[in-house]
Amino acid sequence: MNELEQVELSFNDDVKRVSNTKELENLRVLYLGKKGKITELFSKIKEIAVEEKKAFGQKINSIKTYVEQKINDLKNKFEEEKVKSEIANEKEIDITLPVSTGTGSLHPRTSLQKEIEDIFISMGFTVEDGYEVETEFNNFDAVNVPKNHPARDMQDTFWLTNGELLKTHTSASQNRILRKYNGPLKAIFPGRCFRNEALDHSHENTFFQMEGMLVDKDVSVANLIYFMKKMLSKVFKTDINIRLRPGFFPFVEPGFEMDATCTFCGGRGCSTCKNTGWLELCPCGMIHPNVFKNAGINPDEYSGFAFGLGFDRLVMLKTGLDDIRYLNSGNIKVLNQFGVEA
Ligand code: FA5
Repeated sequence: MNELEQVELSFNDDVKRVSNTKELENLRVLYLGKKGKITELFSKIKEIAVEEKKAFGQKINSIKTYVEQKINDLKNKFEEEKVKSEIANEKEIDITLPVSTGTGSLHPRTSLQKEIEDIFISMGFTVEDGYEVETEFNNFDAVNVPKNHPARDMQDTFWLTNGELLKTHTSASQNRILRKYNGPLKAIFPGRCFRNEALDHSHENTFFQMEGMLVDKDVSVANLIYFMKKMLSKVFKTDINIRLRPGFFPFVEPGFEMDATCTFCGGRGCSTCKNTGWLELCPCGMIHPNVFKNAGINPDEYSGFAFGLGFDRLVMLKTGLDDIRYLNSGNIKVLNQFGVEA
């Protein structure tokens, strides 16, 4: 019994000197660990005379409970103190200070895309999705591009090792959309395109086009001119005139280059339009019979037009940006000037 009292006394002495969690853990091991003073007392029970065993056992248990309780209390005390000191050390937050209002904006490309989509939707068009990775068939064969066309070269197209490619134009979606509707349709399909280009102020390797198709019975070039004039006048909020020049694209017949009145000088002539009064806007034309046939549509029954707006160039016209490379640059200072708030 003497030994028990001594252990209790020494614990009471030791515990007074403990001032942090680490010391407390050492103390716990010293008394309650595998070879701790209290644990060892239990092994002594067998040496005790039978009549004293019960009292001895009860006393060890009560010392053990007492030690555990003390250690637990101290552990809680240290944790509480730690939290309090962390809070005290934290810098005060002044909730009355003005916070940054930099909420960002939509990319100028995205805001113009939304604007143009809304205009076409109001004219009864649907907005279709396209893929960025395409098959050679969809990108080239389906739209009547000959097998030996230079656009298929490694120099112009990013080919994937599995024989697929990064789509070089939004026309790659034509076949899928023609098959989807299998008849009359009015659709636009914006998308990211990729070409292995030498970069300059008007050429990117990653750029956007917005393509459109209208298919029905007896569609004519006049319909194409009407829709483009309407859309552009709405985008530029002024009456825009259009002219067509001959242009060759294997997927249209006849094919055109479409010019629009220069939006900077209103057609009078300026440096942007090189004094011509016209801006080259987009290639277009009447859908080639082979494109219809490749999609299982009878070209004698249906006709249609297609156009492929160089979307980044349109964004440049709208914003006055003189270098296409800004659009992919992630330069917030430049982009924030033109984007509409999200
Ligand atoms: C085409 O891509 C045709 N698929 C467009 C088309 C569709 C014609 C439907 C007829 C009917 P083109 O290669 O010219 O055509 O590209 C169309 C527009 O994309 C160009 O006028 C230009 O504005 C833009 N563009 C082409 N290459 C780049 C480039 N590297 N960087 C930025 N814009 C480009």
